[in-house]
Amino acid sequence: MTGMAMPAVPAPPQQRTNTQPSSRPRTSRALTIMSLAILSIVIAAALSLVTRHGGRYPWTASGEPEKPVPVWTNPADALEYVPVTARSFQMGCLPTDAQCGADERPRHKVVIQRGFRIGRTEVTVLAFSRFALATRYVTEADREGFSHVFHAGALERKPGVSWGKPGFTQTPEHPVVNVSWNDAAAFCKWAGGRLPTEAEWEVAARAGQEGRVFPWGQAEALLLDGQPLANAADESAKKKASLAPIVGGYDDGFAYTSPVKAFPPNAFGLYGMAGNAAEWCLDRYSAGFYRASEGTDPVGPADGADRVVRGGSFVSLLGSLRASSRFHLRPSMRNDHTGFRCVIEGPLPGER
Ligand SMILES: [Ca+2]
Repeated sequence: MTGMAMPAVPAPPQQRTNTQPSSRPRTSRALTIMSLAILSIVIAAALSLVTRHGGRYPWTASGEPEKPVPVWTNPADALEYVPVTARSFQMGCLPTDAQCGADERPRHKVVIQRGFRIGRTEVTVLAFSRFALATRYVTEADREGFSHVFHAGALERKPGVSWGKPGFTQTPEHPVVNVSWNDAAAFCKWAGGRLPTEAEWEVAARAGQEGRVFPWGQAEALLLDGQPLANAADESAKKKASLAPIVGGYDDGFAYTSPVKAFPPNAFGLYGMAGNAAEWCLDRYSAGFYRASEGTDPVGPADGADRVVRGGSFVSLLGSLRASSRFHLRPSMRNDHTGFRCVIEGPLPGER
């Protein structure tokens, strides 16, 4: 950094016509300054790269060392996507999961026949603003003049709230919220994809690690080596947003949304599969769908008024952060803690 701050020394006028031998020290000094400047730029770029790629956490949320992720940047929305190869997995709650809901049973085998790419993070405010600007899209909250905020344990209709005016401070790297399923589906179409099916979402959240209650593992502890693992309803939210109930004694530092990469990724390199913003899925919701699901590339029931929401958010307790936890909302519903990520269909390299 000191190299960049060093001013270039102006040469005295009489030296401008100096012969070659006497200009050598000046040349040498200039080269040193230039070298220091280049070194500073390289160090700054490296630090920026490390920060952008989650270097704050050299380990995943489940404690393993973070592996290199074959990230693809979608030119349409400028967001990072991660490939998930074709695979089968056990969908639904574990028999030992005391918080399992009836709609998470039975745990059953699901086959995903084709690989897909899924957003590495939730769709950011920056990406959504690009979409809104490019398409002149007006969200349902903007069109109707209100959204919903979580207050005193319930959703409350609030005029003037929208994705651009959530009622709390967001940076461009926070997840967009106050978007309906219809808004989210429109964004994903613009980005060249669609919302993830519920099965795609869950296989991505589990990240190849079978038999886990939470995306990070079995333990209900939201801390690993003293570091918070997810943006949940915490002491910060209680203090700054009067949120209740909260996970007592847990402080993740964020009363509302956090930057999308503020917490460690899962084993696939995906951020925010638990907490921060809840996420819309493609499927219609049916409480009994798992009993009827055919198990191969499920896309949800044909009928149903609501759409599935997954992953929990900054207003969630531990039960909603579980990998199998299911929620559902009307497709026109929007609130201050629900966002989404998109899927781009395959084939992936090596697949047909
Ligand atoms: Ca929080």
